[in-house]
Amino acid sequence: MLTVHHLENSRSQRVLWLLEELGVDYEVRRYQRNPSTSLAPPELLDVHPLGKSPVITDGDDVVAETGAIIEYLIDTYGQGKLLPSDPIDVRAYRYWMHAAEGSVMPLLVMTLVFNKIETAPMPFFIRPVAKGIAGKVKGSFINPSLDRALDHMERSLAATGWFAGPTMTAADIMMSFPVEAAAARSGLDAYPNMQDFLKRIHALPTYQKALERGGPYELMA
Ligand SMILES: N[C@@H](CCC(=O)N[C@@H](CS)C(=O)NCC(=O)O)C(=O)O
Repeated sequence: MLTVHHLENSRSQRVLWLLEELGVDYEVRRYQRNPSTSLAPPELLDVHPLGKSPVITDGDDVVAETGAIIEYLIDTYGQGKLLPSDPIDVRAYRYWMHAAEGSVMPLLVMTLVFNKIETAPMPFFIRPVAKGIAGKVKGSFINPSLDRALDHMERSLAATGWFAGPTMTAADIMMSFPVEAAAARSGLDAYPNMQDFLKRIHALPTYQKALERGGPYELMA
């Protein structure tokens, strides 16, 4: 049986959604974050050396890293579903499959970390220094890069409402998490195409079913 080792409130949600889209039977083993650190519990280290989620086990195979998991599931169980056919769309598909975790998520994780630095408990005389450093890094590097990434995502959705061609593909499933994380962290007021993308995917029965199977899914601001 294929098992998804699923951490609550995490990017692992995408894997459950993909499996629902493909109609594959699977079991979900749920893991909870440490309430004070938000880190994954040590049991995930028994599944894969990085101890992070998502990770899947399929018989003796262990596959980690969302993009690699999605490619494995599409190759093994997809029967051609959720793939683009036009060569130009294939290029966009490959781009977004990599950009989601390679370019966009690192900026959103940095935003989360530096937001936390600004609000973390600390002696009062350190706070202005910490806030000053966090503000400088966000203002000079993170925010401009993130704005460019979000603008690019917004423009890419303009033609069809999907990231890689006229129909929903696995690249949209991969990109759903960066769009959701951006919505939680900075809001999507300036990005109507991304708001519409979220509305459409959240209404899908497969997305709803995946939420039921995965449990809590609230992203940190
Ligand atoms: N790029 C990896 C990131 C994996 C990752 O950082 N997962 C988070 C869940 S959102 C996690 O396990 N966090 C808990 C921890 O780092 O202890 C992927 O897409 O699979």
